[in-house]
Amino acid sequence: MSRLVFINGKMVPRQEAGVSVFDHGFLYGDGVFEGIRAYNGRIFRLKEHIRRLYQSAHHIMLEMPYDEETMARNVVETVRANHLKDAYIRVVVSRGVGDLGLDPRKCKECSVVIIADSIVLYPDELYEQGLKVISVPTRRNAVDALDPQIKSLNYLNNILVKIEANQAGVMEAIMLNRDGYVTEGSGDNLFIVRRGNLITPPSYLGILEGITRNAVIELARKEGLTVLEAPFTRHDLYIAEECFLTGTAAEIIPVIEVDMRRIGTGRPGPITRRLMESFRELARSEGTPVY
Ligand code: PXG
Repeated sequence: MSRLVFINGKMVPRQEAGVSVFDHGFLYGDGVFEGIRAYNGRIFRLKEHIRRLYQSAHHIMLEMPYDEETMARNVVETVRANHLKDAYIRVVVSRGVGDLGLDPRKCKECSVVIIADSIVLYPDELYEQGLKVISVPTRRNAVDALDPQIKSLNYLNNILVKIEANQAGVMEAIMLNRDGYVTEGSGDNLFIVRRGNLITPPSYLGILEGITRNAVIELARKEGLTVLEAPFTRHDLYIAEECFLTGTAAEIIPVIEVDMRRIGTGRPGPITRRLMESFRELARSEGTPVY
């Protein structure tokens, strides 16, 4: 069955779905996006994702064509039109068609694209055995240059890190900020366990404030764990009792080695395992129904 892509209010067959080469999203990465997941016919934290999309747009002064409720409805419609129950949804809003100059005033209206596709899951072994990761020389974008809280179409910082991970033969890599504090992975947030408490970097260090991260913080607190948003260094990472990454695509994935240093016992720890279980339950039980 051919998939339908939402482009500026129309459902277009995938093969015909395209945007202009003069779109500033293509020419300059001028735009914002979201990656959202649906589990068994329910869209996980849809409102929160749309909220973040509008906050990213607000920062870059990109005028949205309609309100958050309408955007959420369009996302639901796109999943429904593709008869998907489990899905990966990409919402892209670019500055729109302009000329070859940088000036966004040349772009009269933004382009809205919503893609709903089947989700490609990571192999089960990764969750059972845990990931080996490295920290990389490429630093996270500085908050006073391009704040990582903007989920912008300019993802080169993250792609350079992915290249470094690929070169090193690992699945994911960790970025530090310019002061040497740990920030996040190329597409995931990071947590460590220390003395039984969870610690995750605060957003002012330069991270995307992940929807999964926030869900994990809520879950952990509900389960009686202490969660701190506090800066830490590679040393703290190396001596952590446990470590894991969170993201829409990966959910919660254990990390068992960083820069050739074993983390904890070298196997996914008990707190990580417990949170993985409660997150799976949460993701499958709540969410905006599509059907
Ligand atoms: N940090 C960064 C830099 C991200 O891009 C996350 C953290 C996790 O945020 P959420 O809200 O998903 O918990 C992300 C989002 C992919 C892919 O294909 C991953 C993301 C975005 C786009 C694509 O792996 N991660």
